[in-house]
Amino acid sequence: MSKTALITGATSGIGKATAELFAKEGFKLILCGRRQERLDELKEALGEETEIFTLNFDVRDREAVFLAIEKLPDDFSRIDILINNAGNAHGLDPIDKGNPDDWEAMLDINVKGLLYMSKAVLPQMVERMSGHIINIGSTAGKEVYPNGNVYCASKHAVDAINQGMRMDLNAYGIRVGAVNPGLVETEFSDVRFKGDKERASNVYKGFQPLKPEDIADIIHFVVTRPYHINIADLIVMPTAQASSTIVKKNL
Ligand code: NDP
Ligand code: 8X3
Repeated sequence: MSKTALITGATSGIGKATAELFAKEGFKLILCGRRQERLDELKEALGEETEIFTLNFDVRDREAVFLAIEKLPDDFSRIDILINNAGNAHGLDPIDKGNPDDWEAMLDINVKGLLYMSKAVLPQMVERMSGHIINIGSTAGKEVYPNGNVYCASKHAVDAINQGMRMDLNAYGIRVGAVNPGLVETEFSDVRFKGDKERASNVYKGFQPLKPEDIADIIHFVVTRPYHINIADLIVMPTAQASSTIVKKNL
């Protein structure tokens, strides 16, 4: 029986690349995001390879999250793998100049959204005593960088939640692990810089960043290990990157 994976943030970047790879590999997919036209395109594009169900909700909306999971059709109601990927950065400002709306968005999406999703999906995993949760953290969750303050705090929270979940769910045999990427060229910087495309593309100039497909490949590796193996915490950077602040240009 093919496994069912639920991917949040499937409409772009890492989540989309993961959906594409997982479809090719025959996973049944529940794909989530807020942009309906992109969900429709994904369903159309991947529907020939596997069974797809799409869900449109904002991970910040607690009721919508629980309702979406509760109302899944029977065919999709068993979730074997939850990929908590939806997330973003808003702004890159020193703390005294930061916008509290940006802070709230990052904490609500990256931290509270991930918690709501997990809480909504966990009861069935606990009951079955099996399941796999992959939390997409970041190198920003391991190391703070200048002006990254609240984004880094949100990803440090993901790191802590990943460790805590693993401890609390150990008794149920549920695998919990994080994949923590460095610089990946997606819509991430477009969102961070609020549509300033030039500023966004400058982030990835002069070196070879990771592609979303590179992370998808790693997530696929993580979920296809035999069940006694849990990749608990994985950091992946472009070769050009040594830390959040050290990136070798022209590599
Ligand atoms: P993208 O901006 O390309 O994708 C973000 C995805 O999250 C989109 O599908 C978006 O869909 C979804 N999303 C955003 N906000 C919400 C929301 N409120 N409710 C529901 N869905 C939402 O970025 P990435 O692919 O780069 O980011 C994916 C994850 O990877 C994030 O958690 C990010 O922090 C993390 N990451 C990214 C790195 C990078 O360098 N790119 C490095 C390390 C970690 P929609 O707008 O349709 O809702
Ligand atoms: C995304 C990577 O370095 O832009 O989490 O914060 S970084």
